[in-house]
Amino acid sequence: MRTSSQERNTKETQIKMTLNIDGSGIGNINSGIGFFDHMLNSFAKHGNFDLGLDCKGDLNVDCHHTVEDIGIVLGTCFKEALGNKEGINRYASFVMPMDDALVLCAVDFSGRPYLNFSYDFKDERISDFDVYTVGDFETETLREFLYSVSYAAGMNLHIKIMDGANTHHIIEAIFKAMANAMRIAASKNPDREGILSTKGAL
Ligand SMILES: [Mn+2]
Repeated sequence: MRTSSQERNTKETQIKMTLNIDGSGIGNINSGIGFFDHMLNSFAKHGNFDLGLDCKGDLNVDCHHTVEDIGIVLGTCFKEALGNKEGINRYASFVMPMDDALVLCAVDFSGRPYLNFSYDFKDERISDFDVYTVGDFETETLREFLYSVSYAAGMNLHIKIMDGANTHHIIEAIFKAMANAMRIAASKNPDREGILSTKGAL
């Protein structure tokens, strides 16, 4: 079973997460941030992952610690669940259309962290209000999440936003592109025997 269960507690966040890479796309997500729940449920659904999350974060400050720390735990779950990575595709890329948005995601479960992502969102937060309100998703924290996932999982993560006008669509396309790329890269390939590296380890 390629699964992982993690618990991480600090003064800023208390997180419990479960992951089954070979799941059926069931998300049971409670981050405290409505939009982020929507993104992580999408990630589970389109990745065919079973993902459980219960997080109590210091959202009275802002959403930064919560988003960043959930990324750390998600990456840690993938690292543990993938084990020695025997027989997996290792690499994958996916181009995700979502109405106006077009997003490319390429991943490599190389054991090495690397994030290539840069984008200035026109909206500072996904919110109906002009100021931070508890439960809002602040768009600049997306980079912290992606960095945390790539670092904790030990994966190369490249994301290119090729087109897009609506911030909700662009971010959702990122999560769906990532879900698909990670699902394919993590999948067992019957044509691949052993570990896909001339070094013999990933
Ligand atoms: Mn949506």
